[in-house]
Amino acid sequence: APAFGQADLTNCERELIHLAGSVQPHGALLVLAEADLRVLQLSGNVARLLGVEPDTLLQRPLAALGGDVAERVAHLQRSADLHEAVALQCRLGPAQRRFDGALHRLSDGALVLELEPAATAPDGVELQDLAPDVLATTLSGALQRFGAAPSVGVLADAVVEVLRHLTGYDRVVVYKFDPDGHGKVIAEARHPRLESLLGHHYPASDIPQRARALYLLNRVRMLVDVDAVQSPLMPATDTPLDMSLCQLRSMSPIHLQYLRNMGVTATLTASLVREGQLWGLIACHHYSPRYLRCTVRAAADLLAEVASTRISAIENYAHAQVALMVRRLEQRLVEATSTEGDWRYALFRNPRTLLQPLDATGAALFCEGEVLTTGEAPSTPELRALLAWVQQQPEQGDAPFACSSVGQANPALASVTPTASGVLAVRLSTNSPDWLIWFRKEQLQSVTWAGDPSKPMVANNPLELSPRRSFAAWSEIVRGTAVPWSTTELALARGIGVALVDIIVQVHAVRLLIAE
Ligand code: BLA
Repeated sequence: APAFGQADLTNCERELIHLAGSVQPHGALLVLAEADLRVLQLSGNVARLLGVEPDTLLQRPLAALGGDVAERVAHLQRSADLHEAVALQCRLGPAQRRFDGALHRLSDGALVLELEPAATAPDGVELQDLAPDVLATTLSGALQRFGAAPSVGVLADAVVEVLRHLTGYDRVVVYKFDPDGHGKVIAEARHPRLESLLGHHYPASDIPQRARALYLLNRVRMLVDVDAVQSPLMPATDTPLDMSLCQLRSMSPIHLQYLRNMGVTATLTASLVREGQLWGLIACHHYSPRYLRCTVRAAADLLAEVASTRISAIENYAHAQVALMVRRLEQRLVEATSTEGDWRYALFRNPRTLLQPLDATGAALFCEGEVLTTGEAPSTPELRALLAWVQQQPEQGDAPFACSSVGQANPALASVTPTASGVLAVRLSTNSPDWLIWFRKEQLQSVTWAGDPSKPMVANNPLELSPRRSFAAWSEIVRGTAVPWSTTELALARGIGVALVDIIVQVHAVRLLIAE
């Protein structure tokens, strides 16, 4: 894997970003020996920020910094589980200057202490702090609003508004991942002069897997100035410092270039996590350097946590609703079968009940040699060819068959791409070729692109990373594909299949009774 800063577009997926070897210059980092809090390694900016030359501090006990810092660290070392960073406040030096700190423990026991001046921001940047009462009011208002949000859309709108109000960034978006890791901007609050990014899609490759794993551990990241000169750690060590949990970690130069190409100077990003997976991000952009005091960052962290919890609740509720829908559908079919005589027409009479729960754009039922369709569907000959192909696919127990790029999986079926790039098929009978198949049309046909894709791309720079290039890349990746079917949708399709098989069996039983 490429070392930090050595990656290019061909291998950036594997860059060792947690071994950055340097910090952003607005804070100082000290690695401390577990036993006696001796300074083992430090960032070169201690001279400027803490007023001590690196050589004077290295190998000396932390107490040499004066103030109460050593006392505070020793206290936390005794009382707290430091597997996650813990905040502390302390005073340093003869002037007893106030510092905000964060402390965590490495796997070998050594401690990492990060310090930022509490009352001043980096040169030329305004300090963004909030009075405790304002913070409290903002937080309680936000908690109430998030808690009352009935849908992910309403929640995401509340999140971007509250976060922009709290942090003052020029743009705040909620970015949601699909099952393949591609992202979409689903909510936005922005300075009125900025162009909107709402509805834009970005390929999964914009955020490498390694970075996603890191963002589960370290939930809020702040980049103060994309052009700031990083402060290296010294001395160099045989095993580089694992900076996974460091708030001051320098960000990957590839990502910094991406931001520069977007015109963005400063960012704050918070993870949205659902059931241990990265569900999305709250991403804040500023067009000049921006620095938030750690209290405000902590508030953003808390809000992201609350939003994450609310997302789970809303989605779980939606899943329960979907299960309820299946049961209602089943009931309705049983009723309609007795009044209309044929469950198939009952099923297809109201397309919404069949398509909406699965977010499908069409469906076809193959039953007793007949084909019924609803919504947008391929032609009958195409449907027969599609069915033949589906039947050849290896069965996976009673799991439905799902594919989100039919034309790529079988080029002979390329003509179904516009209406049926995605198929989700459940078998309705073990002894006859009866199937219910849902379709999803190609994503590109259903995507909104707010920018002007016909504008020429500035692509002479090999590191041309930008949302526009991303959209182009994303378009390439998703060409001929539908939005992938989620595990919930697979479960739902299976549920509907089971219900239908039940009904079919009952109908057959009734027919047999009548025939006797
Ligand atoms: C990280 N890329 C990221 C992050 C985002 C994006 C949000 C996380 C940054 C953070 O948490 O602080 C992408 N940012 C976006 C997108 C939007 C945005 C899509 O604002 C849309 C509005 N990036 C690339 C390519 C590579 C790449 C092609 O586009 C690699 C070849 C790398 N992205 C990359 C790396 C990181 C990253 C290495 C990790 C940065 C870090 O934490 O050090």
